[in-house]
Amino acid sequence: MNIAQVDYDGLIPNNVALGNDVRVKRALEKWHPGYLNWWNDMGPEGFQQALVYLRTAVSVDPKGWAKFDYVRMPEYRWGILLAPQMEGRKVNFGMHKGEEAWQEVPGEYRAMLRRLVVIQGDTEPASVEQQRHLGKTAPSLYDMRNLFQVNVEEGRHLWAMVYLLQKYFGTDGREEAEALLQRRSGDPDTPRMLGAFNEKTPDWLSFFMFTFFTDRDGKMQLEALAQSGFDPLSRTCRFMLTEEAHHMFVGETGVTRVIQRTCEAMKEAGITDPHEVEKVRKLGVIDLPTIQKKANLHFSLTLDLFGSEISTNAANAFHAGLKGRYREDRLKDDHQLEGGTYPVLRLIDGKIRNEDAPALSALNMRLRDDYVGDCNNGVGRWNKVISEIGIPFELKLPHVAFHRHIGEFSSIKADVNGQILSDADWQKRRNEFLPSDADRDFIESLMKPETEPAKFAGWIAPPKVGIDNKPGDFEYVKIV
Ligand code: BYC
Repeated sequence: MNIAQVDYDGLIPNNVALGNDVRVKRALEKWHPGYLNWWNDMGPEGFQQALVYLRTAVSVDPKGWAKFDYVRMPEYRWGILLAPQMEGRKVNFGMHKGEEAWQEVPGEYRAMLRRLVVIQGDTEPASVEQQRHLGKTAPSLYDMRNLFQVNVEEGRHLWAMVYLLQKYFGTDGREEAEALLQRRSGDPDTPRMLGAFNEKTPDWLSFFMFTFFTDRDGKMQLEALAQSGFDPLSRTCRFMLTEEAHHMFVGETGVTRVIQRTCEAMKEAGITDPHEVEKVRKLGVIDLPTIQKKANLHFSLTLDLFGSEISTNAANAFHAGLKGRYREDRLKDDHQLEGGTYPVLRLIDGKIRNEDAPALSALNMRLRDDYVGDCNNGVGRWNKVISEIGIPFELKLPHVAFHRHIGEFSSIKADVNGQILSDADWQKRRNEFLPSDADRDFIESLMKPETEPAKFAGWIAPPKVGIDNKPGDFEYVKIV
């Protein structure tokens, strides 16, 4: 079988010769109805019968891997797709560096590996749950389609992790696969595993911020797992990254279009001071200071997903060859990090200071730094839109100590510049930094659906080009 092509003959599309693997095929077929029940219960609310112009992977060849067509979401062909195996691939880092990459789970690392797969798997359905109400307030059919595309692909990413669990982790893998369908985002009794995936995504600006900031954490974590010495995990993550790029595109261009519409409306109305919030809001667009607060919220929630700055879990996973650094294979050092150090921002004697820590223990920090750099590039592109329209305002990422719940800074309150605040000052000033109830109410008041082709809600600019090069009046979703 040609590994680049996907076999669509059976119930479960795949490029892993599932037909020859009776045990795993049966296990997945058993899991499938539970997945569909989950999708029907927790997937996009109200649009399950709509015909959505979606891309489906037909190959894992990076050139021309997807085909577009109208699909009812419950009939989407979720499948198991791994990037082709690279001949002679080795473990690239850690104590096993230079050994053949593992095609089976190394016994001594079974628990660690399972935990990484389960955590990754848990985030995928969580994001679908968080976004399930958004279809009803989509600002256009174009945006609605993008939301549903992201949702079905997050569903497929769940399949990707479940395949690894079912194939490589026996009975406990099967139990974990079931549990992934049982937990629910935000449920007090059975929450999702990581904090940010239990938060609400109440409006479309949040959705765009989430796909910009949180899907970008997804990219970083998947890039780190794509380096894994456990080859099936590496191959799975490599293909997931192909899909992930569109999710970040949705986030980045979504925020860009909100900013663009705001700045254009201000210009038309002759408002030059971006801080005249009430005047700007009267134009029916989202003022830039509120966009900044939303960015502060989603950036800080996402930083928590990198874990603690100093982490033995991260050190162990690297040492074992299971989880590398961001694009490990392009870095130039010994890839073992036994003796090196890495500067880490820490809380020392009540002050935020840089301290050199053993490089192995600081791997979460290193990945987070790479992430912050990547976010900053995107924020720079947003600022270009603002300055080109001629509004004096600059969006900025808040300090990494701001509004944290995990790690060094979870015990303090800091402002967006990293100045430590007393609890009382934080309470007084919180609404300067994070969306207040009034901000949320205002944004919610704008969330009116626009379901006519070619039309867009007044708070967001149309995109520059259509999906799959479709014209501006294309009907991306046929609502039935
Ligand atoms: N919430 O040693 P530490 C995506 C726990 S997003 C709750 O610092 P470690 C996507 C931690 O579990 C990417 N608990 O942790 C995006 C540990 O507990 P135990 C998802 C947390 O392991 C958008 C303890 O605190 N993938 O794909 O170094 C849409 C000590 O922590 C949190 C991954 O994350 C938290 N935020 O780092 C859809 C990759 N943080 O074990 C999808 C896999 C830490 O002592 N995961 N804890 O009981 C990992 O690599 C790591 O587990 C983490 C945490 C980076 C998450």
